[in-house]
Amino acid sequence: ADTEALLFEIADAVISCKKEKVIETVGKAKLKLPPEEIIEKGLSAGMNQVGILFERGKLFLPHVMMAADAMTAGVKLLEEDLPAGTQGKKIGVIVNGTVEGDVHDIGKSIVSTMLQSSGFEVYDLGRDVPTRSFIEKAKEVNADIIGISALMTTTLQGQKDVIELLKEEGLRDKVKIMVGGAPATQAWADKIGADCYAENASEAVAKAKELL
Ligand code: HCB
Repeated sequence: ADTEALLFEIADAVISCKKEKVIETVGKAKLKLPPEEIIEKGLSAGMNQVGILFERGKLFLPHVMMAADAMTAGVKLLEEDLPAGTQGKKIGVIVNGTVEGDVHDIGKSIVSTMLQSSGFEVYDLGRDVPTRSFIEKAKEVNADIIGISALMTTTLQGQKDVIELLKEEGLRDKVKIMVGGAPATQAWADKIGADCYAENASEAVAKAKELL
């Protein structure tokens, strides 16, 4: 109950854009809980609520930006605790990015960090990534997996574009595709012929391992 209250406080601090409070509560929580749990049940839970309130017109874009900033500060603090990645041999190579036209990168960056700390060699291309860049990078680093994030219904198509271009280049059977982001679903992943859909960062790690 104690830790539950703390996670609630973290979520609440994100919702009310209190960056200092986020840092303080995350600092306390990390003594008791694993970083993955703090991210998912505290920080992300708060950010989801912000999304809902924004959707309902209860709060506006500057608020969302400040909440995102507060959340990012919390994630940074936790990154220090995640293992730097296994020494020596990497378990797999993954190229990860957010589709063209989409600037949402908080979730994608969390996924990259968690994959890295689980022993993957991660090439994070950032956000608003041109379709072709996913393919070029995958070729260059001989990637096992391409992870594609999209946060808007209007940019979701970008995930399909990457798969289609991969086919055109004759590389579809050389690399696995993982998709994620709020509007993505398992049904969508099946429809566009992705190899997997991950709902959150822990699932992304588990499913990426299965794909190898
Ligand atoms: Co933004 N935004 N936004 N936004 N935004 C959304 C996405 C809406 C759904 C909000 C809404 O209206 N309800 C909406 C999209 C509507 C639609 O679908 N059509 C929206 C809009 C409309 C916009 C703008 C157009 C607003 C405007 O300018 N008028 C604009 C976008 C401009 C553009 O991209 N061209 C915009 C801007 C912003 C910011 C800059 C203020 C800020 C982003 C800051 C940043 O990322 N650096 C922002 C934010 C924060 C959000 C919400 C509130 C939260 C997103 C977030 O960070 N969630 C979001 C509401 C929502 O998502 N419901 C809202 C927290 C993270 C941890 O979750 O889902 O991103 P996640 O990632 C998870 C999960 O999906 C999965 O693992 C992650 C970790 O658990 N995952 C993957 C993600 N990627 C993966 C990849 C993989 O391979 C595997 C798993």
